[in-house]
Amino acid sequence: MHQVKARGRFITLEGGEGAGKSTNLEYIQRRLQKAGVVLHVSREPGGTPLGEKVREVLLNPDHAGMSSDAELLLMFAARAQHLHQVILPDLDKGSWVLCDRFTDATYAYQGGGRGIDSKRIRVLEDWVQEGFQPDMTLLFDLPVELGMKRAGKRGALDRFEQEQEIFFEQVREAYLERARQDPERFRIIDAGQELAEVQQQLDDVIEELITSSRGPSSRGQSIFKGSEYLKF
Ligand code: Z5A
Repeated sequence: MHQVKARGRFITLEGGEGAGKSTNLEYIQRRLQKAGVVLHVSREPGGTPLGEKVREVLLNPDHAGMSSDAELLLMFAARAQHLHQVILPDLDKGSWVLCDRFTDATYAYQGGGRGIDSKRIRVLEDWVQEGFQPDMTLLFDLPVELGMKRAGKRGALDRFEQEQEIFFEQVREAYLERARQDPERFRIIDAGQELAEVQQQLDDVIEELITSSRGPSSRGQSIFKGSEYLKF
């Protein structure tokens, strides 16, 4: 009998500087795979060969004079490619997609940080995404000072990491505002705690995800055995 695969789930990770997204992304990935979820891990800006080239341009400190609008448009150019080449086809095949940052980052960084009116961002969001949204967004929240301290240990700073504390305060506030506006989609993780405690909070969210994917409204018939990584 031919079985039609249910659509996968799109889970995004968000947060400011040094919030621990990358560290915990691997943890979430391992836990979901252990539960048998077919998973594709990706990131923004990036996620496709074209998107990774755009990422290089966006993060390069040599482009210090980039205008806010140019930055915004490049984010959405990379996102359009990512959506159509990777995210939507993967979800249609039944794979879940776990993505390090998505459009909430645009509202936080280009909106909160750079001060672009959210109405202008929404025009591009509607154009590129046509209503498409993550199924769940994990917001790793922590005090800016602590995040900068953690991130500062990593070496050379990219164009965003060179911003001042006030910029990251605005980013944090914009993220929290997004979460307040859409409490059903967001789960706020207190990322200022020790790693083991952060992962305890994640365990609850992962459990929720797995349980809901088995429920009657399941879109999670995409259970299988492996994982795919994007390596560009
Ligand atoms: N950007 C944008 O402006 N607009 C957009 O629409 C999008 C993105 C999509 C690149 O993103 C930049 O793009 C980003 C916003 C902009 N710029 N900034 N800033 P990115 O996600 O690639 O870059 P990032 O924010 O710098 O994330 P990251 O490098 O992946 O860092 P992280 O995930 O937040 O943290 P981490 O690397 O996992 O952890 C940082 C350190 O802290 C590390 O040494 C860990 O071992 C340590 N750590 C982590 N958790 C803990 C705990 N709990 N305790 C102690 N130490 C910890």
